[in-house]
Amino acid sequence: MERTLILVKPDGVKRNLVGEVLSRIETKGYTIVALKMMSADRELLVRHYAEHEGKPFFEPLVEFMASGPIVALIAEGNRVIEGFRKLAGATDPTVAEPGTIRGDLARDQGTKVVQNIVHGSDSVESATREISIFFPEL
Ligand code: D4T
Repeated sequence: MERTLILVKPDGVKRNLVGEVLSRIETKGYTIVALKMMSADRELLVRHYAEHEGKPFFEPLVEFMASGPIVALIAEGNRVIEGFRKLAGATDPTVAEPGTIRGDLARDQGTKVVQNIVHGSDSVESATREISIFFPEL
């Protein structure tokens, strides 16, 4: 059964949207198999976002992700990686389709980094890598 790493980012936690996000994952039919609230430190975030190192939004991204608690979870189900990315919507919340998490719950805040409520792994390889970063105990 496929697994994906999902994060509710600091903006989602601050805005009390954890329940809303979990509800959308569960209502869609995916199973949450691990879940924790945590603070991500710089070292963990640099590993997680290694592919973006050197890009102009990298430092603001790491700073934003370390700015408050996040919720990390593993969801399971057939094609959950693709399915959650559809649920999340486009990276840019301004153009994310209504009906998606980002389209319904986020907008452009004029910040250096896009604040878009959630992260979801984009491939089986990324999911395996990201799950081991956020859930090394599993
Ligand atoms: P994440 O990784 O958070 O699920 O988002 P996406 O998969 O949708 O987008 P991403 O990895 O390309 O970007 C990671 C993170 O950086 C922010 N970002 C991204 C940004 O502020 N400006 C940009 O131009 C891009 C591409 C948003 C998400």
